Amino acid sequence: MSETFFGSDFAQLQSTDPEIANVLLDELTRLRTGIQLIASENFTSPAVLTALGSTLSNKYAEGYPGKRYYGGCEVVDVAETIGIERAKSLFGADHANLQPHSGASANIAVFGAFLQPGDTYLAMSLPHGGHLTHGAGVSYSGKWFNPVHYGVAEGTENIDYDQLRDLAREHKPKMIIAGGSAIPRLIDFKAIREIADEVGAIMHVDAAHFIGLVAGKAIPSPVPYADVVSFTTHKVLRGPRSGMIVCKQEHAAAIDKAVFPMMQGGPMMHVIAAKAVALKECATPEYQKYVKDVIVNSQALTAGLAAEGMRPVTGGTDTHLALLDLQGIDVSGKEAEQRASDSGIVLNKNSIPYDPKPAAVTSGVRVGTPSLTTQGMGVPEMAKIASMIGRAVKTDNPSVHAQIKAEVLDLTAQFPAYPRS
Ligand code: DSN
Repeated sequence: MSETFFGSDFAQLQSTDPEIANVLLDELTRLRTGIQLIASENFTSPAVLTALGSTLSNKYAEGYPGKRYYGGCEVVDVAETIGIERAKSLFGADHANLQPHSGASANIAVFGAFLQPGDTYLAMSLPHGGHLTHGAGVSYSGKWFNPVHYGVAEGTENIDYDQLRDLAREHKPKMIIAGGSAIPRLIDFKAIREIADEVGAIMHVDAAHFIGLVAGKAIPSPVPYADVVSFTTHKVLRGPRSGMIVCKQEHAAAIDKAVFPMMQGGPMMHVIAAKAVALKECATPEYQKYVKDVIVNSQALTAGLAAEGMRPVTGGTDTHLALLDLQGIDVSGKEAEQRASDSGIVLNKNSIPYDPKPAAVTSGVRVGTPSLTTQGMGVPEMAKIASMIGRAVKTDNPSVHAQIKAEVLDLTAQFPAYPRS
């Protein structure tokens, strides 16, 4: 099968390695024929993909621009320097490090810069919307350090800032982490800065989920408040799968040393170039409009799902994602994920705060609109998708799922991901 999207070099791959060429085709087909609602995913641009598939992948470049441990870095230095300047300008940051391989790697570097093994820090609990690298027992962050977790208040389901302050006063943490993977509402960075100042803690914002909304100027930025902000680059930001850190000037040397040589070796220069491309795309008016549309779509989808009996945790969303409590329709997150998948709709089960079910089952699902919005879908399509999800998750009847799958194919044909050229 020929595929124009991948360009002329694809024929070479098909001849050299047809098995892997077919995987690339199958994944493209999967993206084009399904509804992608994973809140942490997006469809990165052909320009970003081109940088990722470039010969910059070949270069070893330990160190930083102008200070490398290998010769021949003068060309890749240009890409990294451009990327650093774009990140500083886009986020209004003193300093940027583009070398973390992922969000988890970026977070390891933040721990390395500010904490010693055994040190105490505060972070949002995973079952309340936090992240694995914020102190889960199975992660380095829980095994080698001493996390104390804050959560959301039972009534509002929003971050309990009183509890956060009380825990900070009691435990005197060295660092307070804000952010997580299932927080539908805005975070009060000013309040957390005040608490951090009161107890002398470093303020670290893990902005992985919402940094794209910040880049598009749709929500307030943590950068003026936080000592350090880490994030992934492939969610709403729509860059390559990778990580990044921005910080205050006073922490620049500590962060750079913690990324390399403390936590990583050679940087991936092709990915750094792709991050630079994404940062340029993020600085455009088109991206700002895209980001606003992401939020409008997320709110429309959430309202539609609420009408289907799926209760939005916190009552709604201010961001690209929503968390839905399925207890009212007597369906588990695991069942909903499978039934949606059988209908061509990809979403993930997710614990909700105070979830009575275990993490492998859950009472909730998480949905997000970065990918659908990149495809050009808007509010009318969100209403259709909410109805499809509602019908899909409430039954295990295969013929209903087949009917919805046909509707998904119709919709994705109108709004194709990665249109054929
Ligand atoms: N796996 C990411 C997410 O889905 O939110 C976080 O690491």
